Formats: sequence, structure tokens, C-alpha cells
Amino acid sequence: MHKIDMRDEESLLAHNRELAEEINKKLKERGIRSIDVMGAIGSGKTTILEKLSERLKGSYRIGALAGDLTTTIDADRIARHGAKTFQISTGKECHLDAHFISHAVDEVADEIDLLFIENVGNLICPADFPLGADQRMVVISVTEGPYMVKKHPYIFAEADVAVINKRDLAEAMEVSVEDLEADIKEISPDTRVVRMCARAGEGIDELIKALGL
Ligand SMILES: Nc1nc2c(ncn2[C@@H]2O[C@H](COP(=O)(O)OP(=O)(O)O)[C@@H](O)[C@H]2O)c(=O)[nH]1
Ligand SMILES: [Mg+2]
Repeated sequence: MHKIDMRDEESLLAHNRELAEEINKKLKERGIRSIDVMGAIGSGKTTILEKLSERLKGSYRIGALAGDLTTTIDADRIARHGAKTFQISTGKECHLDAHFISHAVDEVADEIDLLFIENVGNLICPADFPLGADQRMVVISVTEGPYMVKKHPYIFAEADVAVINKRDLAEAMEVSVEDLEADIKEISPDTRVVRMCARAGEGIDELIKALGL
């Protein structure tokens, strides 16, 4: 009979949670607010972080950690808007974990008061691996189709804020933004939902408000 031993996985997750708590404590002691940004590849995470950095650079000293398999494209994009950035290359790992963050955080933590962490594009594994951020945000876009939320309940249950992005393409995709929002609310009534067209900067003010920034 095929048997899977869950004990190893459970201890791995417990270890990650402990480390995440330590990271959160360390960030708080340094006066840094932190936001973990999750979502599928291409949903608009980097675009949103570019817009947030541009809009908030007068009010906060911003840092960003960008998780990606090999490239520095996302960190470079965000850095152009004045944020201090560091790319975490995960190799073949499909999500960031607290270990990655504990090593990378010192690269940007001096003289910042707001830290964004762009997770690797994935809607499954990041749900199980908190990174020690104060808030978790998930970005989906209408181009991912109408069942995106229903198929990934765990990540929405984890999220304080959910963005429904690319609303400019909703009609072409024949996807209802209202239905996606209702799906999120059904899974997680307390998650704040923000509708955006990030490329045009629409919804940025609402997002800033939802994040309490
Ligand atoms: N039409 C449209 N395209 C968008 C929007 N937001 C982002 N994009 C585009 O979607 C692509 C992927 O965006 P990116 O921010 O790199 O996604 P990430 O992989 O989640 O970081 C880019 O070509 C963006 O210009 C939007 O609101 N509407
Ligand atoms: Mg990106």
C-alpha cells in the first residue's frame, strides 16, 4: 500500500511558521510594515507594486523583495520607482518561504518603513507558507478565467486583501468581476476586495485604503 507520512510535512510547515513569527517580530522592532503579495504569473503583481511605489514614495521609504526563479526583471521594474529592491532567486522552488525571507530581509531593511514581498507566481503553495508579513494580499486577473477563485480557496482564506485586476478585459474574456468578488466573499467574508485596472492606475487609491497605508 502506498503511504504518505505527513509528519515531515507538518514539521516543515510548523518550522516555517515559527520562523515567520521571528521575522515579523524583527520587522516590527525596526518599525517596518510588511505586505506579502501573492497571485498567479501575469496577474499584475509587479505592475501593482510599481504603481504603489510611485504613489507612496513621498510618504514611506519603500523596500521590495521579489521572488522569481532566475531573473531580476521584477526587482528592476520596482526599483525604477524609487524602492530599494532585492531579487530572491528561488531556483526551482515554486513559492517563497520564511527561510528565503530571513536571509534576504537584511539586504533592504536599513532605512525603510514599508516592505513589499512579491511572491513567486503561484496560487497554491504560498498559502501554506506565511512569510512573517503583517498583511497578505492576493492578486487575480479576469484573464485567468471565471473559476480562479473557486479552484483556489485556501489562498483567499489567507488573504487580508484580494485584488481583481484587468477589469478592462472583463468583457472580452466574458468573465464577471461581480461573480469573482462574490466567490471571494463566500470563501472569506472578511477579505477586502478591490477591483483594479492596474496598468492604468485605476483602483490604486482604493487599494491603498484597503491596505490601511
Ligand atoms: N490589460 C491589462 N493588462 C495589465 C493590467 N495590469 C497588468 N497588466 C499587464 O499584464 C502583464 C503581466 O503583469 P505583471 O505585473 O508583470 O504580472 P506579475 O507576473 O503578476 O508580476 C504585463 O504585460 C502588464 O502590463 C491591467 O489592469 N490591464
Ligand atoms: Mg512579477
